[in-house]
Amino acid sequence: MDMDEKFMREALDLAGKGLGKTSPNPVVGAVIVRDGRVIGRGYHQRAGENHAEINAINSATESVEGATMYVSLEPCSHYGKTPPCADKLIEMKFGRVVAAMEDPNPKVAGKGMEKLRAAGIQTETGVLKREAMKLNEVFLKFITTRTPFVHLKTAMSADGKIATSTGESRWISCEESRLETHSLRGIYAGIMAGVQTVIADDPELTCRKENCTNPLRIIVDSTLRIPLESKVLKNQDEAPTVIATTHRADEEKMKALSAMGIQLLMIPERNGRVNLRVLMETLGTHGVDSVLLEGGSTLNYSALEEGIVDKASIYIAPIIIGGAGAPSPVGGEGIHKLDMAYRLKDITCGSIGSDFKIEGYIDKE
Ligand code: AOF
Ligand code: ZN
Repeated sequence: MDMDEKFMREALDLAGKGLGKTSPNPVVGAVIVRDGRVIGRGYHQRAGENHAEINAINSATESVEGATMYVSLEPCSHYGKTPPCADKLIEMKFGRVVAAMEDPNPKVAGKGMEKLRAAGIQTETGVLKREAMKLNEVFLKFITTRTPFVHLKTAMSADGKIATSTGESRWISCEESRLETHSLRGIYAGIMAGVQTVIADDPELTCRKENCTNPLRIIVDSTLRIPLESKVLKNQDEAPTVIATTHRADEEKMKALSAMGIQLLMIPERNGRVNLRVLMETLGTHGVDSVLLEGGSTLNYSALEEGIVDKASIYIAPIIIGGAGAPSPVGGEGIHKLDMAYRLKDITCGSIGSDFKIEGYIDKE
C-alpha cells in the first residue's frame, strides 16, 4: 500500500472528528511521521483554536526535525486568529510536508506550500485529494462564495411518495436512516423547512443525538402563517429559530414572534415567495456556512429552481403508498422538458437498514 496514502487517510480520519464543530473553518487533520512511525497527531477542534498542524506538533513524542507532516489541507500562510502554520513548520525544520489539497481560502491558495518550498522543505499536494475535497465540501463552497452549502435530504417510498394522500408521513424511512439524518443535523449549521411542513407535521427540527449541537432552525414563511404553538418555536435557548419572511407578513404576528425571541429576516420576494438566493446570501453574512434542507415538496422545488442546492440525499423505503394526490419530494411546477431535469453527478448508491440511499451533487453546468 502507498505509504503516503496510508498516512493521509489517517489525517483525514482525524479531520473528520471535527465535523460539525469547526464552522466556519474547515476540518483539518495532521499526522507526523518519521521512519514509517507516527510520532504525532492532531486535528482542528473548534474555530479560533489551534490549527491541526500545531496540535500535532504539540503532541509529538520526539523531535520533529526532518520528519514528514501529512495534513489534509495546505498549511496556512496568513495571520488569522492564529499565526501562519507554514512558519511554524519551517521553524520546526520539517523535512517534508504532504497536503491532500490546496487551501481554497483566497488568503492562502497555494501560498502556504510555496512558503515551505522556498524554505527548502520538500512538498507535495494532492494525495487523496477527492476524499479531502468531499470532507471539506462545506468549507470549499462557503469560503469561495460566502453563501451556505445546501444539502437537500428527503425520504420517500419506492413509488416516490413522502406521505399518504391523507398526509400521514411518519415514518417512511427506517430507523437507521432516521439516525443518519440526526447525525447530519448535528454537523450542519442550519436546517431549513417551509411553513407548510411546519403546519402539516409540526416537526422539532433538532438533533436528537447525544452531545450534538442543534442547527439553527430556518423556516421559510412568506406571510407568517406559522402557528404560534409550533414545536420549532419552542426551546429557543437550545435551538434558536429564524423565520424568513416578506413584506406581506402580518404585523401582529411579527410582534408576537419577536416577543417570543424569534428572529425575523425580511427577504425580497421572487414570484410571490421568499427569494431563496437572497436568503442564502443573508444567512451567509450571519456566518451560516451550511444548510440541511428538509422540504417539503414546494420549498424543495423552489430551492432547485433557484439553483441554491448543492447536494441531495434521497432515502428510498421498500414500501408502496400509491394515490394520485400523495405528495412527492419535489413538487412545485416542475420542469417541462426532460432535458431541463436537475441531474445528480458523482453519485453514490447503497443500502442503509432496510432502505436504499442515493446521494449526489447537483450538476450546475
Ligand atoms: C483551521 N484549522 O487546522 C487549518 C486552517 O481564523 P483562523 O486563524 O483560525 O484561520 C482559519 C483559516 O486557516 C481557514 O480558513 C483556512 O484557510 C486555514 N487553515 N484553518 O481552522 C486548521 N489548517
Ligand atoms: Zn494554520
